[in-house]
Amino acid sequence: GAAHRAFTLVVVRDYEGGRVLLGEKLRGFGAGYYNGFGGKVERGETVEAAAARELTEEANVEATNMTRRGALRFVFDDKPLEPWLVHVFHCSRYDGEIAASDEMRPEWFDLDDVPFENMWADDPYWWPLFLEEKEFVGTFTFTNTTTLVDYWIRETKDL
Ligand code: 6U4
Ligand code: NA
Ligand code: NA
Repeated sequence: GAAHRAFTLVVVRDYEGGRVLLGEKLRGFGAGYYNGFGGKVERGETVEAAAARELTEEANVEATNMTRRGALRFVFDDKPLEPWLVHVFHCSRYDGEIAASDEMRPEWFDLDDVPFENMWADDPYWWPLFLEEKEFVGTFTFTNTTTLVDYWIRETKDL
C-alpha cells in the first residue's frame, strides 16, 4: 500500500478496578485530548519496542504483558501529510509507579466513563472492540486535521 508513518498507542487496563489509564496530552499533536500513550516508531526500532518505550517515557511504567490488538490507518485529506498507521496495544501488567511526564498527565477512567467527548473522533468506533478483546483494523479519514469524514472498522483474525 501507500507509504505511511508508523505510530504506537498503548491503553493500560486494570481488570480488577474495571478501569483504563489514559493521558491528557499536554503538548504537540492532539494537545488537550485524552489518549492512550504512544508516539512515532523510530528508525530501526520495532513497533513493540516503540510502544514499550513511549509508555515508559510518558507514564513512567514498564509494560510486562503488552499485546498488539489493532492497526488503524488515519488519512488527512486537508494536508500534505502522509497517512498514519497507528498500532494499538493492550497492557494490563506493568512494573513501576504511574507518573506524569511533560507530555502526558495520566488519569484512570471507569470503563463506562471513558471521556469520548475529549478524545479523537475515531475512538468511539474501535474502543468497543478493544474492550471485548477483539483484534481490529480500520481506516479513518479526517479533514481539518480533527474532523472525521469517513471511516470503516472491522474485527480481524489475522492482525
Ligand atoms: P514527539 O513529540 O515527536 O516525541 P511522539 O510522542 O513521537 O512525538 P505523538 O505524541 O505526536 O508522537 O504521537 C501521536 C500519538 O497520538 C500516538 O500515540 C498516536 C496517537 N493518535 C494520533 N492520531 C490519533 C487518532 N486519530 N486517534 C487516536 N490516537 C491517535 O486514538
Ligand atoms: Na507521544
Ligand atoms: Na517520540
